[in-house]
Amino acid sequence: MQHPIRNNWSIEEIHEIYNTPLLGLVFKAAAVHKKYNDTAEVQVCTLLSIKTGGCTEDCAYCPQAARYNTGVNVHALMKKDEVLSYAQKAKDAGSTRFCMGAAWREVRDNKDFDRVLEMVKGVNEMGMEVCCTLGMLTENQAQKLADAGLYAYNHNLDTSSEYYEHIITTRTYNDRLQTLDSVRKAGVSVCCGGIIGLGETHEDRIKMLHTLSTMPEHPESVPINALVPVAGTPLEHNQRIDVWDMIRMIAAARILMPKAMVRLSAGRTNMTVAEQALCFMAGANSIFAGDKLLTTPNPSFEEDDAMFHLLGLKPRAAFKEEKELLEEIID
Ligand code: SAM
Ligand code: DTB
Ligand code: SF4
Repeated sequence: MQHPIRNNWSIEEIHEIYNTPLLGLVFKAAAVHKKYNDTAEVQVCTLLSIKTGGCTEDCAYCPQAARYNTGVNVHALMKKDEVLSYAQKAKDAGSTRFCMGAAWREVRDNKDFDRVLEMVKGVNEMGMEVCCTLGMLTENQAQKLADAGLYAYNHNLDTSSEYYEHIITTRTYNDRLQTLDSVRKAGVSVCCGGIIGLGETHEDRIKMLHTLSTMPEHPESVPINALVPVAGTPLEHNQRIDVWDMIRMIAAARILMPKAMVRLSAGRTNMTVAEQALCFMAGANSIFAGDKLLTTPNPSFEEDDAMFHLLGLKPRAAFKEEKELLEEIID
């Protein structure tokens, strides 16, 4: 079989794929995409920051780190009902996945966590796939989230293990891998990707792709973020990434992890519809929707709706809906 799913990519092979002349790379990625996925479908995932700012970590890109003066309005954990009403709005706008983000270094076993578990339950009962990104987790916490109905957990590697310490010093790459392991063990779907534009080399990007694509199971979803440089963070003056780098990264991720949902994540406000169309051709099949990501702007539901119409794309049904339908047919 051509383009089998593989977990044993060598760094040399990834080098070769990543460095393929751009249009050749896009053609190859598009072929892999067509073989494994419905190329007209794009997963629409809505993000909500349920606890904003005041984070103790020093991630150099992040406007929510307490130590940088970024003007982000610090907000304690939202109330459950407020979150559920946002989720309902997202569902009405066609979202099938709702992702709640908290500016925490790690989850603690306290009342706030109990409240997040209630939110997960509530969104799950509304029929949406629930995703969380809350920082580091223990196995026990991952299991509690799974029991509450969590579908996926987002925890990014961000860059290569070598470059990591230039970006974050308050935790290690290994901490990240351990949380990902706990998430897998709890049977929760893994959402894990990175950021380009941190000042990393092409080699770092290739190494990150290697780590992701040689996991025993590929992440079910792989967000590719372009750095949104925020004033007050150490990376505020970083040059904006070249859109071709985004396309190259998406295409390589698609070839290496054929079935994963490759998500065109942060950075879309700086991209034209034509540029985003190239990303979809190169295998992106998921976006974050809603006019705000966590703290920075994102295209509005209306703009995305118009883009979907123009490009002939449709929002994909929730995986959990598909699973339930299949179970009904089998019964
Ligand atoms: N605190 C949790 C954590 O770090 O895992 C969850 C929230 S954190 C904001 C989620 C992800 O957002 C980060 O891992 C990073 O990949 C992405 N992110 C944060 N700031 C960003 C920025 N300025 N540009 C692009 N991506 C960013
Ligand atoms: C991911 O990979 N990107 C999203 C989500 N996972 C949580 C976050 C992007 C954040 C961009 C900066 C901000 O809006 O604060
Ligand atoms: Fe905190 Fe997450 Fe931002 Fe790092 S990326 S500072 S852990 S909110």
